[in-house]
Amino acid sequence: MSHENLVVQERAQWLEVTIQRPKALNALNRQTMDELSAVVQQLERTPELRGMILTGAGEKAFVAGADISELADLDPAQAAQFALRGQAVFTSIERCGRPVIAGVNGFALGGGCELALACHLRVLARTARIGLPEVGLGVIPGFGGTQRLARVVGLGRALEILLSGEMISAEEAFRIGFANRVVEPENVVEACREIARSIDKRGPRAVSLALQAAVRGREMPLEEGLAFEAAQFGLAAASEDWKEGTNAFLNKRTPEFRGR
Ligand code: CO8
Repeated sequence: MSHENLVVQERAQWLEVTIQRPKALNALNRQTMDELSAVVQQLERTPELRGMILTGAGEKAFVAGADISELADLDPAQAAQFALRGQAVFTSIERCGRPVIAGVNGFALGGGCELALACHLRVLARTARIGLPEVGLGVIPGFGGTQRLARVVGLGRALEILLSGEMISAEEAFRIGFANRVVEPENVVEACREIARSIDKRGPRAVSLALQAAVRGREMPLEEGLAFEAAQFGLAAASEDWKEGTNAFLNKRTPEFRGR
């Protein structure tokens, strides 16, 4: 499938997706959102794929936000509709059932920060800056930022970022738990691949079930989340990988998982 604003490659059973709109620092216009949605669908219907790495083209920006030129003239109903559409795309990333790693190579602002938050893991370039500058435009985050940032870094820190609109450094993002790793800019994608390789050693079915338990369980009261975990545990027990992994351990050999 060819895209106007995304470069999509498959490497070692991972989709590597680069957002590429150089004239607008990779800002998300409608077309790019549609293309992201199509890529998530591609991931969902291709069982051989292990996950996805998402990054931005160039050295300056991951994604500098929603495309501001498409926001300026929205009426209230259109604005709400636009937010719902973006939320649906980002939630489909979060719930796709396979790990999605954001390689944040530069500015991740507004919708770009929200996109990184919808991914499961975040690797930041040392030079990256993140923020939710929307209130400075008289706009508010509409692609999940008011909800997901607090879930990742806690409400107090999230509110400072949300209400001040100030950007924070990669180092600060790491300190508050937004970033899993901070690396030199030229190493961002390789660091994502390194995480991918460590995930690939594990049982694919178990990785997916554990991911879903953590992501979905976060939205539930503890008891419900625990019940959901137990159900996923039961599904894992139905897999060949469960038998293979436990037998391999007991027979002191390396497991050969087949993702079934
Ligand atoms: N949308 C459109 N164009 C953009 C965007 C953007 N978000 N960001 C940058 N650009 C464009 C600039 O207009 C400029 O274009 P041109 O060369 O034609 O003038 C080009 O990219 C390069 O940008 P700058 O010249 O500004 O580069 P600087 O190095 O001077 O500054 C910054 C870099 C600091 C990243 C600066 O570009 C900036 O502040 N960008 C806007 C960041 C921002 O406010 N993002 C939040 C947008 S709002 C949002 O994301 C809401 C999401 C939820 C929507 C809910 C739906 C209702």
